Amino acid sequence: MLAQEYKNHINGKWVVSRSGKTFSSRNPANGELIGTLQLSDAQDVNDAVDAAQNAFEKWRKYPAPKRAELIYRVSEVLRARKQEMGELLTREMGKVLPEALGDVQEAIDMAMYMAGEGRRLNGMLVPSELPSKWAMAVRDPLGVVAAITPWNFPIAIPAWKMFPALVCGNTVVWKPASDTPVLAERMIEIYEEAGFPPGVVNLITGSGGVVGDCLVAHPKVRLVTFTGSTDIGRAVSIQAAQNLKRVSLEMGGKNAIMVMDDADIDLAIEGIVWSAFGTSGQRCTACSRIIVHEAIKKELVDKLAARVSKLRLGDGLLATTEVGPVINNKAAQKIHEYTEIAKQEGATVLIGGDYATDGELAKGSFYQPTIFDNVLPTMRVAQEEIFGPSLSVISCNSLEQAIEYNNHTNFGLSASLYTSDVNRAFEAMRDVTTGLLYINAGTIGSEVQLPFGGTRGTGNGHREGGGPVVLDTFCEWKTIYVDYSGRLQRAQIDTDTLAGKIK
Ligand code: UN1
Repeated sequence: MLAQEYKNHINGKWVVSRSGKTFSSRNPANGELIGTLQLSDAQDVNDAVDAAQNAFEKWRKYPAPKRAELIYRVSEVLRARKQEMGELLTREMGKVLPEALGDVQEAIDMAMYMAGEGRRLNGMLVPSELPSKWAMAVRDPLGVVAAITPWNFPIAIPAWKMFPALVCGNTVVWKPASDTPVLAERMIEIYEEAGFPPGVVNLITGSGGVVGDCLVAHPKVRLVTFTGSTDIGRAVSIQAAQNLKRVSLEMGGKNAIMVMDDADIDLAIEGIVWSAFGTSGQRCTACSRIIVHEAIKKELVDKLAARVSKLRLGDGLLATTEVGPVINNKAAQKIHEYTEIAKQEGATVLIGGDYATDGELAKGSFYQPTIFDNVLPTMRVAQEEIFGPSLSVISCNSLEQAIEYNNHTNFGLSASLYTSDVNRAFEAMRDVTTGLLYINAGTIGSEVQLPFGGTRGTGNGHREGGGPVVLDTFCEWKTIYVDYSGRLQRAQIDTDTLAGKIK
């Protein structure tokens, strides 16, 4: 079957790019062509932003519960098409099918959660200091939101951004990652099927350097919500500052699992394997460091290495596969460069440490699950995000030291502590400075009803992914005072509210 050519979606219509150019999306497990996409240019971006701006005036006045019903409808269509979307996700992005279905499920969860917000969107109603005066604050949409989304959660992360943006009354221009654009095209079909009016959700495919840049620089875009690398996030932030636009950034991680000498070691190993090698280590939340108490280090490392060496690599559609490919050859090269760096820095490559090229694997971008032992917390492999199946083992002599190592990186997304001591658990809850913390579970697995995000180089103070606080990212507060006293009342001055004076 010939791979389909996909189009941009602007103002409810499927259109080709004015550039006349296209690019292709391929399966990272075997190079199969998944689709051909529009390589869009600045004019396409202008068209999409204009469409979103025009649609905004009507959309913002459409009652929030009605906006939410359309989002709920997306959850229903997505549920009906979950298997098909999951399989496409595995083919285009590479993660194993159960995880791909989980990615789709996270979007369904987010749709249901945000659909509920359509009947809340809580504002504030507080007493006024003056009589016969009403004081309240309501949420206003911002306008056009640009969503620039990554390939590692190609369905869930756009859902984190777009459903709250839409329920708040914003319109969206979506620029998906160039490695997973066909999934975005399919998602737009689902928005259409759910009945979204033209112009409310627009899709532009193309490069980050052109489409992403134009969106960030566009004066009519009021918010850029971006998930990706810290370097690009910083550049987005600097550029967006020219127009004082709001930027919500979710960036890298260097997440650690701390294992104390009183931990259930087998349980910890399960958490480590899942967090470090699930999604081939390509989650922002993936565990890339273990900080283990020296008293149990040998036992843990021996058992872990035995377990990891048995992991089966392959095409994520095969039921036997536990670890899929990494996203492309460039990513595999970067991962391998870090193996070289680890060796130069004096770490030991315990297992893995090379491309995986046996048999069918040679057709794709595979890297062996890799463990570096004898890593010092200051080494580059313990500090920089690798975004692959590479795990560094650091030893510590106390919880205090583990937390110090945990907190001292340029990132601050997720952390985990394995212990059977409730006091130690609460100490970690007090002292860990990441945005997410797990006790006796790995570093991955956030749920949509709580905020997701991180500190330091991971974020810029906003939260996404869930919980009611995400609404704050996607709206402006409008504070409204209504004075029905019929006379001039001066706040902070006319504060005498003796009974006789109250009208
Ligand atoms: C990400 O890797 O950017 O907590 C998102 C998790 C998932 C989301 C990860 N729910 O691992």
